[in-house]
Amino acid sequence: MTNMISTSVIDAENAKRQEALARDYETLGERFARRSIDIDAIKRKVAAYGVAVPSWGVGTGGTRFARFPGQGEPRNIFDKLEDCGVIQRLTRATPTVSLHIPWDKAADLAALKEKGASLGLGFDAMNSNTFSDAAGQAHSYKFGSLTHTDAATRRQAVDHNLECIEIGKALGSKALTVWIGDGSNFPGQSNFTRAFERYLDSMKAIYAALPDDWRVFTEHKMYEPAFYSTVVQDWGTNYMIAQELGPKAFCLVDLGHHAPNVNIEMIVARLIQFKKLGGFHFNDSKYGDDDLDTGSIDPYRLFLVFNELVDAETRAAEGFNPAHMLDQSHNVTDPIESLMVSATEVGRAYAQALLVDRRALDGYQQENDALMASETLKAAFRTDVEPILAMARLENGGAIAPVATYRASGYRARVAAERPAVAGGGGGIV
Ligand SMILES: [Mn+2]
Repeated sequence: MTNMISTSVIDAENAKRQEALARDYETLGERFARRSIDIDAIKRKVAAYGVAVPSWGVGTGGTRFARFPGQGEPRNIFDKLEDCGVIQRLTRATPTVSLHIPWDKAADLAALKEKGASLGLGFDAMNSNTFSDAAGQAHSYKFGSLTHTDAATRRQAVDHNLECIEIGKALGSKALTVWIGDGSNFPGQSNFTRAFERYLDSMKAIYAALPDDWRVFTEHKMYEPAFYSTVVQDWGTNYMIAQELGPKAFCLVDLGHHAPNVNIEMIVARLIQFKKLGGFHFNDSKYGDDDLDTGSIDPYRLFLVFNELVDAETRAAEGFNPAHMLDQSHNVTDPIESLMVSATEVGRAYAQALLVDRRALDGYQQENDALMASETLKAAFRTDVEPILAMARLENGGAIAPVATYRASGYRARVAAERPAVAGGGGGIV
């Protein structure tokens, strides 16, 4: 805990920026007042908003070509939690961590829970891993896991998910996220129908073990690691799964798991309408499942997703309670900096979506005024809401400028001194 960022560093950095922020916030508030928008009400919503950090995101990621380690990478889940604690300390926007088993296995779960609590962190959805082989496991997942042709391999994959639920129960998690890499690389290699039947049978066994107050999120992905067919390839299949399993099953939308140019915000609207939107893995993408930083490529798309979420929130859509998580791979940046910026970008999209004049938008839609409907969204998207985000962070005890404050703290150099460089390490691309 000696490495944690001290209040004096945060105060000193905030002091440099506080006066300008107060002026910017006031000026923005005046502009909002002319449109009868209460800036404090927006700020309160932003201040209460949180997104979960993926434990695997604080390590440096890589590609199938190479991984270039960073300085002071976390060696285990306790180190990862400290890094996540820094992100929450400075942004006040990431109160929970999403764990990945077996990467985050710990012998003492009570100690892990206590460590989280000491850093102000809770535990979000548990993530199982049957897309790679753990050391010493009896059956390989080379040709599949929950859908494998061999019953013993399927059983092993089911049992792993049951173990994830047990670990999650000890930590206070309330959800399990299941993503499988199962699929095929050649036409004819796999029988589509039988593979999906086996998937549903396996998932039913997992679903049966869910506690009453838990949810299971299934994550679709178009391709990769299988390059010809994937068992849970799109949101339609994902919706069928959630329908087949029952009321505790929901669809998880990872923004990078779709074909280029797919209208993701529309998928989100459909899943909300049919009460099966479980949550998100936020990231950004240019070509495929790039796992780039959220909002770094297409911030307007992120805004349009949040436009659907705020629309549902505003009309109190039945069954609407999505989990918000980041899922990124940081190959060329300091992961802590990327995750802080990404958490801020998600909050920015939320704040901008709150500014949409929904009554006006509804009127333009009724009148078929395409141009003004589009302009109504654009007006919200163009608004610089940074003073709202910064003020929310400041009032919550965080940093006005998280990255600058983090750099001023010298945290990375401190942990680099005590954490030896890691050559290999886990993956990070899910
Ligand atoms: Mn994901």
